[in-house]
Amino acid sequence: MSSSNAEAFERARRVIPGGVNSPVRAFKAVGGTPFFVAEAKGCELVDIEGKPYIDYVMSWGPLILGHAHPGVVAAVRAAAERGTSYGAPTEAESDLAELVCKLVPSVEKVRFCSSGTEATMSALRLARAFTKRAKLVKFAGCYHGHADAFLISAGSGALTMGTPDSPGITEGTTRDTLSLPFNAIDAVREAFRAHPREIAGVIVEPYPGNMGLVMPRPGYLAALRELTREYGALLIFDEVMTGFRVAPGGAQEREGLVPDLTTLGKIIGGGLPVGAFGGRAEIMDLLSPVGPVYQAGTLSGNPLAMAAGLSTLRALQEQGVYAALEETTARLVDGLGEVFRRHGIPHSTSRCGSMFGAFFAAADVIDLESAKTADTALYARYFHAMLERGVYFAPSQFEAGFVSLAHTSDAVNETLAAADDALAAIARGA
Ligand code: KE4
Repeated sequence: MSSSNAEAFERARRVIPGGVNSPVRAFKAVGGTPFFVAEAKGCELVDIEGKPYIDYVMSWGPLILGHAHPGVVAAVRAAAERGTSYGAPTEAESDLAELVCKLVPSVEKVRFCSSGTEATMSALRLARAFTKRAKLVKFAGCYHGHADAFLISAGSGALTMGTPDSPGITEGTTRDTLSLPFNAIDAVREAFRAHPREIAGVIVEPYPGNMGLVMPRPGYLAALRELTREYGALLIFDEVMTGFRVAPGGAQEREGLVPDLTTLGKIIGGGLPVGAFGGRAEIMDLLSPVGPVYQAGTLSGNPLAMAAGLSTLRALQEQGVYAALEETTARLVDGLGEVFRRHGIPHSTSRCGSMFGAFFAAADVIDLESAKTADTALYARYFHAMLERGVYFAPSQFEAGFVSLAHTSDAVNETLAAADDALAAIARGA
């Protein structure tokens, strides 16, 4: 093992592009050298130099119970001793599928895969097959994984083609994706008027967590439901981040809305690779082997991942769990807001369940454009000052934070004290 994070990063970059297997981990948005993790337990990560951090990234959402939760570890260990993969059906898949159908209002049937990207990619194919239409509407600042159709930024309006976020995406793909501003229902109405019978689906993170946390305006999601129903397009709630996070039944439970398809991930795998997509049986039964829509995966429904997901979702059924998560998150976020105010820093904070966001922006953040007014240079200094004080927030202003059942009141107090000290040091120019 390398003797320092710098040495480990140098070594990794020789054999892995950027030294990481997912770009955000490289700290490019905040600068500096990423730490390499040696182990984690509860709300704490320890890097290979032995430095501990209170973790508010929590693997970007899956670890709502905390790191190395004893029940999850025991379930995975027991599953592994019976074999790690079969490529054949197991009852654990039915156990988890039945639990998902019970918890998520819109899901009558669900198919498991191995990532959120696979889930959204498959849901889009299903929507196109069900409606026999090609176009997709998504929203700038929402992230749905890295399948081509979703890596398209906003065009100048609903009538013009978007632009790819990445090379390697064809014009044909770009033509079929309309990227609109979030929280602007008129833009969606205009898109449907311009393409009344061409839009297969509208995909939305109901509570976007990939531009920082940006909450929908009252009535916005209901209006999306109405418009999609009026024009015969499917409403796809991408709940990979909000599923089982903001409520047992996700954002759709809080909103009292029923999307046509829902994508899930992160918590459903309890830290192991699981994605899922589900919805009305009449749509889901279009999937092979019942229907003609092909979708597959060697490790889909993997027994270890099912064991971790089941153990996690069952633990979340305990009485009072969501209230406890909400209470810890409120103390943290309200406390941070108080610290920012005390230091005269323009900011806005938001929280829902145990996910939260904080922008160093004076404006109200309602979409990607207003999110981009945030002071990212200050955020980078704050990020590193907190890291030095043993607190790990997302290495980008445009990400959400996550609290777990393992975040103790001491950890929150330590975090608030560190934030106060960090901002005082920044004010002194340290
Ligand atoms: P994955 O393919 O990364 O499992 O899921 C993609 C995805 C889909 N939908 C939503 C709402 C998501 O938040 C994600 C993934 N979220 C990012 C966090 N910004 C994962 C972190 C990363 O890319 O390394």
